[in-house]
Amino acid sequence: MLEKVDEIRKAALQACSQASSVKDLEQARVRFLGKKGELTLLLRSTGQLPPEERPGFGRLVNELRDELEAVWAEREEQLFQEEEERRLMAETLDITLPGRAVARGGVHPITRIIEDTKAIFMQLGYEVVEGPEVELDYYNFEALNIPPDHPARDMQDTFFINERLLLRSQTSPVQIRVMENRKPPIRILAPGKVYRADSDITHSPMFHQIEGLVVDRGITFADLKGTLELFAQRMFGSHTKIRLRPSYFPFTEPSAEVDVSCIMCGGTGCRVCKDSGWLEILGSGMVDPRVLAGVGYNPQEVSGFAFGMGVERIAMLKYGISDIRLFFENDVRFLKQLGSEGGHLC
Ligand code: 2U9
Repeated sequence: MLEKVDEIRKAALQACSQASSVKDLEQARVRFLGKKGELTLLLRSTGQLPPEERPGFGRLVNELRDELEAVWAEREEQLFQEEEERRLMAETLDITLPGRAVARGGVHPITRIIEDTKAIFMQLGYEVVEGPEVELDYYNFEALNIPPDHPARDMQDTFFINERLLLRSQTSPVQIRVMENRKPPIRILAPGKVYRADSDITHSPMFHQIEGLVVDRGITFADLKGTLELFAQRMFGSHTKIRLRPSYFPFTEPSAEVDVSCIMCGGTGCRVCKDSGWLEILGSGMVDPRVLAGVGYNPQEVSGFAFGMGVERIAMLKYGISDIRLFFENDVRFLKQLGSEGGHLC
């Protein structure tokens, strides 16, 4: 039996030193040290020995196991190092090559204008509200004092779904819904998609609007003017001037178009402002008493102002874009040119 131990020791040491790869070495380990390996079988044969020899024999086999495990570990480390060295020598890696740039997403220019506008009005205490894009005729037209024969109600201008339902042509219905459910004071901003049957280089069948509404006791035209001046200066720069021109909307009385001093030339006249020095950016007015009465408010007690702007129009002016369709094609070259790439991850 003792010779057998010595025999296994010699054979194992030889197999270990002859193994030429980590894989070879592992195979040899299984052969000698594995569950069904030679050393394990030898230990199982202890029972065949006379009882007094068994403890000594068991110790001998265990010592051999410890020895072989240590030798194996050392050889494994050696073979691993050799293999790693061979692999590195064979590999060609040019560490002078520039890294691959990670393509970064960006914020779409329309989203950027909406977010900037929201930030300005939220600082003034406005709440951002949203509502359905498929609306009832009542909220889109009737509640806004838009008469049955108004051109906006024509099939040519609005996308009707049926007699009662349509794709909203403005975000004003959102504000009617809010007023129906709350009492003044109201200070809300309603951004969102709107739809009109119109398509050319400055009109898209779907575009974005931002409307604002303030209703409280004692709200005056001066509040409207001050608010819109502050908005224009935050949006286009602190030197921006505003100018109000009389206008007409069914839902406001009196009404005014708001112009800003040209953001390209500062007012001296250029191609963008067609030499006028002014750019029209939004419509506004004092909420018509009939609209207030329609939602159950008393126009003798409360008054309000409202305004509305087309986001694409603002973006076209701000970025000098002449074709509205560029905003919806999402050509990455166009988006990159506007510098909307990077900074934000989508
Ligand atoms: C309520 C009452 C009044 C919102 C207003 C405008 C003037 C306006 C246009 C700008 C360009 C639409 O996108 S556009 O074509 N909007 O000129 N909008 S006042 O007035 C309201 C809104 C809600 C309850």
